[in-house]
Amino acid sequence: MNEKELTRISKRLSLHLRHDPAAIGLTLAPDGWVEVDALVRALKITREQLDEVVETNNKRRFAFDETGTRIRASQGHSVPVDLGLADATPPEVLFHGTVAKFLDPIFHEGLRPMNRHAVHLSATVDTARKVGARRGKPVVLRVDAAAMTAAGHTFQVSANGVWLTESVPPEYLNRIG
Ligand code: HQG
Repeated sequence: MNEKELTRISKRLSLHLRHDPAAIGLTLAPDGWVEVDALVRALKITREQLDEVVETNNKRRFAFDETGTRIRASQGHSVPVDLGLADATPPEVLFHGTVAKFLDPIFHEGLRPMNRHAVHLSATVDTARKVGARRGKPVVLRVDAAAMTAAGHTFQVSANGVWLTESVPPEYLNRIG
């Protein structure tokens, strides 16, 4: 498939595996998995096309289970799912990319999951900048993950390396760019 077709299918996968499975008649298991057979039938694509999208996806957004018969989004859901990720110790510092217009509420009430099931944090400034740039001129916040851990906040890391936490109170945030 060409780049355009891969992106088109990837976007449909994000939509249905994270946000709206019902639109194509699917139900996610409580831990987010769906049967590959049902998915390819619903999207009218082949298993080979699905494999190619999963393999080439720039952010490795989707993962098969160990048997290869089920697939899920590795993070980013708005529908309630419990990915069953174990708590993990984050690097001392994590980053969050956003835009200037959100800074007032963020420094007032902290980072909140908004429509997703967790706050998404990046391990590098570069990734955070790209996340922020989706919405305009990026602003990068530094998150004192070590202090949060010391205070009892928990973190999980998704299969594709995104750090997740329930919320980040403002005292752990600093604007760095
Ligand atoms: C902001 C993409 C006001 C937050 C990306 C962000 C990521 C607040 C927006 C992943 C706030 C939520 C997630 C508060 C947070 N008041 N605004 N208290 N707390 N915000 O898209 O982190 O390509 O749900 O700064 O690359 O931008 O889809 O989260 O701007 O990894 O795989 O509210 O989605 O990955 O936006 O992005 P989002 P996000 P994919």
